[in-house]
Amino acid sequence: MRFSTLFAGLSVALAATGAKAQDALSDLEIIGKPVDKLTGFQPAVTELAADIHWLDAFILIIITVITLFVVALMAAAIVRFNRRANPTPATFTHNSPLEVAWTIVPVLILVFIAAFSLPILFKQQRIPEGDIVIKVTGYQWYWGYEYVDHEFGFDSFMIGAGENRLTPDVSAELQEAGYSDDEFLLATDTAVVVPSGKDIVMQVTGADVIHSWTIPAFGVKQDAVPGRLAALWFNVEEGKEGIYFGQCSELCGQAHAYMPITVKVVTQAEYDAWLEGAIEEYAGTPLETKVASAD
Ligand SMILES: [Cu+2]
Repeated sequence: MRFSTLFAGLSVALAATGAKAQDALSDLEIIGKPVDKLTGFQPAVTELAADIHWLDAFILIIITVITLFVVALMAAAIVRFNRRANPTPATFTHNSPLEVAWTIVPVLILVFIAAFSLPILFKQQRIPEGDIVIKVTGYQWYWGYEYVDHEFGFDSFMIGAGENRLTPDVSAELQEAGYSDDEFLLATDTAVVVPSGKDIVMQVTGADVIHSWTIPAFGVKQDAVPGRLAALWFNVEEGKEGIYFGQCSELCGQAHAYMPITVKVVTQAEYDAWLEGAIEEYAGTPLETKVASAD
């Protein structure tokens, strides 16, 4: 009850200031989105995501070979050493060369995998200087974004937050923001806007409990831990301008499922134009300090 009234109030308050600067960006193609009945990854639009997809396929091949090998060994054992084929079983219990081999070979396989996976991990974790730095704060249950170089920020609520189901009102709100009913539970009233082809650094933290910020198509995910400032980075390939969705990925309470993430990737020129409007729209408003209530 308390939760829904809180959200209703906030939604109304935000609807007024919400998406003015972002209206111009509503005709972008939606690229990063889960698709019904499909499995697998969303399209990779950053080098980091492409690396992850490559590593996934690479390890899948290794796993498949190992699995086939083990199945073949088991089949051989079943055929050759069943009671009929082998009525008097051998009684030895040790075979040192064999034991050394089945210890060393898996170690070598793991080292081989690590040789490919660690550089990919390091590439994710080595945070560049960043052409644009955005601080993202997880709140129960929405995200706050601060463009720290330009001293403005805004909050980002799910369209229809507090409703939790697709009512005609929510449907109309989605439409107005340039989305369809299919984007319910993914689309937010304001979006993170970034240019393609630039290093974007997101500084990630939490204000109340642990949340997690992610965009699957970028191959990034970072826990938002209160009291800590973690960072992730990405660089969306030029030509992949569009809308990308993510969802809070750390169970954070009652409305965890209702705090999605929207990132709009635009060209540098579109970004510059948006930035100008956003500075004007948001920078004059002092950011509220929000503290989680204990009740
Ligand atoms: Cu959450």
